[in-house]
Amino acid sequence: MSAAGENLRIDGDRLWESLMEMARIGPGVAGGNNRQTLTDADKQGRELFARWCEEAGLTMGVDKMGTMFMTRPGTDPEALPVYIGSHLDTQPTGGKFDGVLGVLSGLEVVRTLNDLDIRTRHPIVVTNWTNEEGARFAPAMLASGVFAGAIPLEHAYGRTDLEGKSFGDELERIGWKGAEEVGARKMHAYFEYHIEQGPILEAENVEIGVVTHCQGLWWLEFTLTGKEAHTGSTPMNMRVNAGLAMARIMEMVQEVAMAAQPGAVGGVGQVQFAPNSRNVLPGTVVFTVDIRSPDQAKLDGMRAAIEARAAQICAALGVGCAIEPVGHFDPVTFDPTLVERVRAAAEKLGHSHMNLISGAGHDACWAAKVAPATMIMCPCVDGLSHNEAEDISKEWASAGADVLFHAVVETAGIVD
Ligand code: HGY
Ligand code: MN
Ligand code: MN
Repeated sequence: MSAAGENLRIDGDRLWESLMEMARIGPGVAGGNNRQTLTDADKQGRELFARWCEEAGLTMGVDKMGTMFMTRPGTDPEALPVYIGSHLDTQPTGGKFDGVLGVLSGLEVVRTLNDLDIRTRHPIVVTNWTNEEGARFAPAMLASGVFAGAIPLEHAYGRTDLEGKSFGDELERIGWKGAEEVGARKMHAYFEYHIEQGPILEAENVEIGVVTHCQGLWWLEFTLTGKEAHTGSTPMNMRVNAGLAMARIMEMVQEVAMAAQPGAVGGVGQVQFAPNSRNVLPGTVVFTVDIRSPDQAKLDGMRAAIEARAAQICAALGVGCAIEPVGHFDPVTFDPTLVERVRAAAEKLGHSHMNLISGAGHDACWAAKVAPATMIMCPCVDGLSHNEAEDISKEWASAGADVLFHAVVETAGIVD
């Protein structure tokens, strides 16, 4: 078997055109995307991706979580496939590249192999994981978590969105509940190419992130119970104010994360007040605290501190406090052999590169539990993501896809 010549490149124009065409499905209101998981827009995006894959000669498999596996055969029927994956679902105010770049770059790797009539020993499988974002149904990386055996299938099916719709029902509704057992597939290796979603690569003027680790996370769902009462006529000393408790807890989360610097983050992205009426003190406040660190002790220490101090805050206000972990994975170390292969590919292609710890979570974090896995990252403008203004250059997109191509081909083995 031979190595791919350093002159081999993917077709950057074709990749960019595919990204822009996918971006027209589930448009946002400010130039980004709202293609949330299991919505009609997600269904349309899946259909477009499936059509492109069929045109590229791939065969489709779908598992019971709706994850799409698109296979290009290898020459050795006994060889386990090399997987290239990410996600097509977006945040409600998401960008055009988060997740999509990785899935469509995987397709571009296949398209390029087809153009060059290159056969590989190992099959190659391009993967679209269901519900990576966790925006509509918590937690994030839900399908890959079930695939890795960390989340029971029935628990995933039972997750509900803010309208009370369940994951299982919505998956059925859009017609993408497959037959494959989740996790039955075995991987030779897994690669994920993703925008950095942080400021480091752009600030350092570096094209390629060689991702060695990913920080771990906890999503802690707080349910605070106060007493519904009139905001005008209820004296201050008679209030059981769950809203005030939430505010104090959010301030405390900020303090805990700042005290754990460097290498720690904490915050809240979603809050629900009930009855959510301007002149009724909330009876119930539900919100999710998102804390992360690449350091296991820091991550667990932040969780313990937050839970202990939240209990004190609520006791002082007479507010009930229930905390449920709804998402978690420990810090991840990616496979050193694959990490080195990514670094070697960047070197071979003459791209600047640096080691990176991923701040955001990815399906690769769960894939790493069941197979050798690693990631490649490209810069994004101002490090901005989970914002419709998310942006990358075509050159950045192509450079990372070229590194992906060479690392994957090196792993799958070219057959002369
Ligand atoms: O939450 C995350 O890190 C990912 O964007 N779902
Ligand atoms: Mn993503
Ligand atoms: Mn995301």
